Amino acid sequence: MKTLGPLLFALTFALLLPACGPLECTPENCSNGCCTAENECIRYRDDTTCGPNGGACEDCADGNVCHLGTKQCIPGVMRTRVQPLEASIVSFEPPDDEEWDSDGSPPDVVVEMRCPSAPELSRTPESTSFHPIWSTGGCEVITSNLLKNPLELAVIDVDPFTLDDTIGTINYQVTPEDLNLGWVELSIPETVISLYIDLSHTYSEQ
Ligand SMILES: [Ca+2]
Ligand SMILES: [Ca+2]
Repeated sequence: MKTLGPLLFALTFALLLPACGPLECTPENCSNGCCTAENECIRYRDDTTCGPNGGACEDCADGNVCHLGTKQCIPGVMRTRVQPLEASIVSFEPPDDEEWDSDGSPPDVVVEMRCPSAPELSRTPESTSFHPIWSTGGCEVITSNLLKNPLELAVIDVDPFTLDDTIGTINYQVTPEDLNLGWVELSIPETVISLYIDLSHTYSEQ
């Protein structure tokens, strides 16, 4: 009788498992992710869940990072360049629907960013348009910092003779999904319809 308890427990467990256990994670049902030991399919890799499509996820060792291209742990440091590329600004300034500039010309748009652990504010050049574009003036930071603290962004209309108009501000916490996609699209209620930010990664030994 002594063994009946554990036996019953094992039997019950064996009967319950197929009913409530997780589905098995396989290369077939996880072709765009890696499988954890808990049979979870992880599509957006990070340093703690890194592995090839359809393969097993692994936790990268200290001093290693997950290369988001090859999806393998490699020794070294990962950095991400955060670069605003384009935006779409509403035609009139709320709440009174005034012109952004008194002569009716489009706003002269600059994006200022405080990036986690970056020593100074980054700032794009002016782009005079309701659909401004930029290719410089971003920041480059160690990627792990980007996942710990939010980006602080301000979209500004530069005005030469008066105080600049703040078009909008937003704090945004970058996610592993954003890093895997390589971009993020933000919006700021009432003024910035969209703000597209490129996230490109580099890997180096230190
Ligand atoms: Ca203005
Ligand atoms: Ca202006």
